[in-house]
Amino acid sequence: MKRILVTGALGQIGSELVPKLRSIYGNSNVIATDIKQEKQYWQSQSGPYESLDVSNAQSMYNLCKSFQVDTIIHLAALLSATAEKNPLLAWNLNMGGLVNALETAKELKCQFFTPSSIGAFGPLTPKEKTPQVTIQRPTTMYGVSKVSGELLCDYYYLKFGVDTRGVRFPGLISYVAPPGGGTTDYAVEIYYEALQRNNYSCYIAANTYMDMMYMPDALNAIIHLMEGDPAKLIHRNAYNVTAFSAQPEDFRREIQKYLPNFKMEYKVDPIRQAIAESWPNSIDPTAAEQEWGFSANYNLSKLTQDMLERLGQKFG
Ligand code: AKB
Repeated sequence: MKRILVTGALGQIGSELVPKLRSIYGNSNVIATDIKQEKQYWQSQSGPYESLDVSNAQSMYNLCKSFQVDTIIHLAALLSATAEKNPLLAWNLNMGGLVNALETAKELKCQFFTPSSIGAFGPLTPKEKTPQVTIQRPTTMYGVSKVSGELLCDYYYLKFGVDTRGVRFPGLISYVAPPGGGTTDYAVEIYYEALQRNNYSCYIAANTYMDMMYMPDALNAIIHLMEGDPAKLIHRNAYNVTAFSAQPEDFRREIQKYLPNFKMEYKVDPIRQAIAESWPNSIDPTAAEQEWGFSANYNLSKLTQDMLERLGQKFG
């Protein structure tokens, strides 16, 4: 049975990944950590929670050792738009946290997962069906930290034999915890606003395509990759994964099938628009499909139906 430590557990992915991992590996075998002091909330979720600042290498090591962890899932990071506002903080947190987590994994011989992103690509990358191995010259600090992270994970595997694995996530859409500070966040906000106000002001231009994925598919991707046969993992760090490519207008049309009076206007934010334009329109997940059986269950229409239903229940 695995003993897993998750950093950034209160974020968009962690909030759903921790309960899912606990349902598979047992409550006491999954230690949720985050910089926030929210022990009470997490204890009510019947599993261990510890506050952890990932920039503190010694605390991370001590926690992993005392819980006899054999797997680290490192999620703590700043997202693209926030990182652009404070690039030095983003570099220090994203890279400092990652290297501390990798060092701990090396010392304690842990399996290791951390997500990369479509943000690891840049304007020189082929825009359509972006291949697994291609030009990566991102122009954002988030992207710079993600490419560096991919390389660092490769290095720890090749040099020290750490079993590092990772995916390049597209925009992730979920109804449990909101994302914070990403470029693709519009694809989550739009559902909340549609249900609460019947109106959404979108900061990304109408015809800008980016890859997206529903959270259940993202969680399955992490679990399948971590359970995957190591002998088959050629591109072990940072597999392209995606469910569909969409523009804001596609979301509007899908939502209007359920809420015909829903209105959408555009107030483009130049910073986030520039980030979006530097990313691919669509990426090619063939390597993930072939090497560990990646597949996504939710397309835009299935996702929209589920999001509106779940959020509708939440808002009563
Ligand atoms: C962001 O928009 O920053 C993230 C991502 C695609 O990595 N959702």
